Amino acid sequence: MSAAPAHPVPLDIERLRADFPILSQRINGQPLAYLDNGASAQRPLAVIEAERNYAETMHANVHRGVHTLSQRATDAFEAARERVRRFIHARSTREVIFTKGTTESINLVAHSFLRPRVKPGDEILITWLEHHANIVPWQLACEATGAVLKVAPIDRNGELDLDAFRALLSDRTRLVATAHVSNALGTVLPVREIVALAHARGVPVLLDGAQAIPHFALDVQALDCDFYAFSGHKLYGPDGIGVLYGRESLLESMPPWQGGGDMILSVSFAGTTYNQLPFKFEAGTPHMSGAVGLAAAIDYVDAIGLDRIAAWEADLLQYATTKLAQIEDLRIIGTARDKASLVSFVVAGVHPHDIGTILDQHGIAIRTGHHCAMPAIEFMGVPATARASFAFYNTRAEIDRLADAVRSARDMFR
Ligand code: C6P
Repeated sequence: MSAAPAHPVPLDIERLRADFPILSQRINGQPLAYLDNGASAQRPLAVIEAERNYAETMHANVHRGVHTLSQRATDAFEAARERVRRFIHARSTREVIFTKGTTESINLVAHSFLRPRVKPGDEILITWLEHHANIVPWQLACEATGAVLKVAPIDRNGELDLDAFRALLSDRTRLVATAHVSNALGTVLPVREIVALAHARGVPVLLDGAQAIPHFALDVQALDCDFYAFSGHKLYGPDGIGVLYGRESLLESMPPWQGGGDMILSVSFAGTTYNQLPFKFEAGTPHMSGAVGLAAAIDYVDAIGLDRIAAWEADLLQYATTKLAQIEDLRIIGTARDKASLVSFVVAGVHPHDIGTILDQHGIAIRTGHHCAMPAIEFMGVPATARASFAFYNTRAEIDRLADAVRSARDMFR
């Protein structure tokens, strides 16, 4: 294997990689090349230690106790909320709801925002490249209410047909819900245009930011979206914690979606009054250590700088695209002009699952299958793809190993 050319973006990658203990492992006798970051990114020591410190020094239930530990836990939990607010530039912590992740955030909007507002024949507009988490909650809402799900088409490159999207916006559209970045194809959607077109017709917009949040700086005010959903585990943070950003005026107008402790001000059998934002949407004991870990992940990412991360990853994407395109019989699935840091591909004559299994023998972790985006993958005319998704801790040398291992997989099946 020839040495990869030096990366043009100045990141001290060896020092950064040392922050991620899991990356120094050998898998099947080979150094791990973790290229499955789109499914879940790895955690730096700073996150692991923040969660551990929480457990060792401050764990108790939040918002409930007068004792010192409960106050410490509450302070840490609410400080984490404020950290998220600053990271995404929300106006207020009342707009930051902690959830289990992107999936739960979208379901919350489907239940609390959409269902009470729609009548039979009203429409929800999504796109063809959505993750199932941004399809099925709307299908369930449609089944329950008689609303209709409209789907804006994509083209063969995996780009949204913006004219068709515009044409599908109608007087009956009650919500637009689209990905910010496609997890299956890597397409970065034109979210500013989407928001502008929808708002011009008075339609609110939810953005599924699961695949965007680790790659670009987010300013929900500049973007002017109404809801933004993301997961901690794709942002180098813990699993089981995520965020729903919601515009305060909309959140205020929405009923709670789950009942229980913490989301109430008073309960009697005559009636219950609900707590203020954001607690109205956080029934039950939340994932407190997860929130603390997420705040540590945000600190970590901010210390590197999302601009530098984006530049590093843009180079990785370009390098991987060039390297993989040189492989005979390999076809890249998803060739949008604006892509985030992942490459989906197929190799003629080799099932993606076989590619994934062979790569694993080389110590390389990728994802294979339909990536929970079956309509998008089927539209591209393939049953499944192999997907390499990059984080800032990946290197050109790992991409060289990926390309070499894909070549050997192809050769095995020739
Ligand atoms: N995509 C992937 O390998 P959760 O599971 O709630 O953290 O995220 C769901 C989700 C929603 N939208 C998009 C665009 C996503 O990519 C994901 C998660 C992973 O692509 C696991 S299926």
